[in-house]
Amino acid sequence: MTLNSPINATLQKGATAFGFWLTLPSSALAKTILHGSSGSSTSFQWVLIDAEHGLISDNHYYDLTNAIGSEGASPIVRVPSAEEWMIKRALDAGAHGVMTPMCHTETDAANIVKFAKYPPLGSRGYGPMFAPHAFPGVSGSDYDESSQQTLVAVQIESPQGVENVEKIAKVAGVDVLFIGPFDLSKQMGVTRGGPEHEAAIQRALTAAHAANKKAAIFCTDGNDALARAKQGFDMISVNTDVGVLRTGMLNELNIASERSTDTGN
Ligand code: 3PY
Ligand code: MG
Repeated sequence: MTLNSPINATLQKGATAFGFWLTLPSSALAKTILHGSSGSSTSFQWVLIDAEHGLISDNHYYDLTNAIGSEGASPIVRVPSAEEWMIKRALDAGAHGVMTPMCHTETDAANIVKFAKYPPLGSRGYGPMFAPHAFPGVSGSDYDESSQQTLVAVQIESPQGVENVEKIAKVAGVDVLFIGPFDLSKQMGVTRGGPEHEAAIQRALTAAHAANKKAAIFCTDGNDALARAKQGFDMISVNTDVGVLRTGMLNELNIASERSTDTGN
């Protein structure tokens, strides 16, 4: 049976899937953002639950995946590292997909797929008592079958990852190449947004599409996200919870105190 998660459904029909980054362990915050856009013509299809950076750890996964799933978006967990037990715990808590940092080689990618799939495709251990709760309308037995289709996203964010990106893209079971622009620039030792950085990003985009896979990227605001959508990225993080809260609150303070947001006076 087909896993009709919001992220899979959006990507399968060829639409751009917009999401945002959650760094705070607050299901109320995630629901507030998602509920605010429900019913409007634009809404988020996914939320990245960031357990690599930020304040989220694995005891928060279950509440967050359920809150996000109940609002019609897909919770994707970025695990701290591409380890089997971390991927298993994220999926068992109801993630509609997992993302792993720093995928450098096709061997890394093949292992990530293996950890995310039950036999015969992989080695995921069996114990999904709580996982179906984050998939509205999906029963336990439906989950057993369809969870082989939970999304696997690997991050391309190192020179080695870029060097091997064509081979990584071809690994069966890798659904998405997700570019981490900040680490990519730091690991390459180049300026973010400079020509070498941009060339690496475009190489990953081309490699993903040549292998019939999806390309994704982290953006810093709506304009950045729009530009990446126009370039053909399929899955785009528009902003982060803390980024928007900080900017929004400071803007309001600047208005209240008659200060210009541009000058920072
Ligand atoms: C990066 O930019 O390095 C990411 O992983 C996304 O924030
Ligand atoms: Mg990164």
